[in-house]
Amino acid sequence: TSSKNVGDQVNYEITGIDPGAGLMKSTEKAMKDYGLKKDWTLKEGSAAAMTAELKKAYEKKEPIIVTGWTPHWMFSKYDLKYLKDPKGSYGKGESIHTLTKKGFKQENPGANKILDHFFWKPSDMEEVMVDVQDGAQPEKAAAKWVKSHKQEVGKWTKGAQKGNGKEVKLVYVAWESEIASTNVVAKVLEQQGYKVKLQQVEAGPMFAGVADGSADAMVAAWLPTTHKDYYNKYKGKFEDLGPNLKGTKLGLTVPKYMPIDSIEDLKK
Ligand code: PBE
Repeated sequence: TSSKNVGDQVNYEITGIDPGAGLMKSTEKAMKDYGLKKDWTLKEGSAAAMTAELKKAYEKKEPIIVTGWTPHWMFSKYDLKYLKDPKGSYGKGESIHTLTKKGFKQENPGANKILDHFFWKPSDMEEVMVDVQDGAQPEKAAAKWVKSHKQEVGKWTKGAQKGNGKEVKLVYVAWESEIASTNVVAKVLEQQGYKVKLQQVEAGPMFAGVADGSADAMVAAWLPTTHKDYYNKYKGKFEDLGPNLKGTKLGLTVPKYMPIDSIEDLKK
């Protein structure tokens, strides 16, 4: 394979995820920035399909280029590297923010307080993600994390009134990172007496739901770059409770056995 260039080896294809993901927009931008639009295609699918293809290729030591992000279990399961992005198409490290619908603080001050206090580290999120990847039900993995991190959870719930059956509707997208965070927050709210409804949607409807009030909250806004378009579209129609995690990363990701290091290497 070494006689062929990387593009030929992977059919000039980058394995993407769901079309609504900010990562797909950033990748389109990267393809433009690095002059790859003419030869390369970005394949749409889902986060789960992407990791399935990565697994298949990795096990055979075949070349593959995927759209990746951190926190993600794939970096602990496989030896991977981000391709360098000297033009900065993917932006810098980001934070993940919690958003609620307008008026949620008045309507449900206890749940709002817990959501406002919710903050954890990339390694925490990864712990839950790895468990899910290893076959645990997201709910179970979340419960396990909550049980073994009483101190952190205690900070989130401190001073918050109990739910007494009050309903909280959370929307999320089936990205592994967001499956983890949303289930953990749901578990904590449930333990405080709230009745939590989880609704899995696409990225656009997730933001729209919080903006039009059909959902109470989401913990999945990647800012300032990845979800900039959604954020600006609905600005003023939601409350931004600030970061629940700091230090994410996005970019083109390849197995370490591939002989390329930079997005620039994809240009033939
Ligand atoms: N992600 C995971 C999402 C945000 C969370 C990086 C795949 C996205 O690109 O929109």
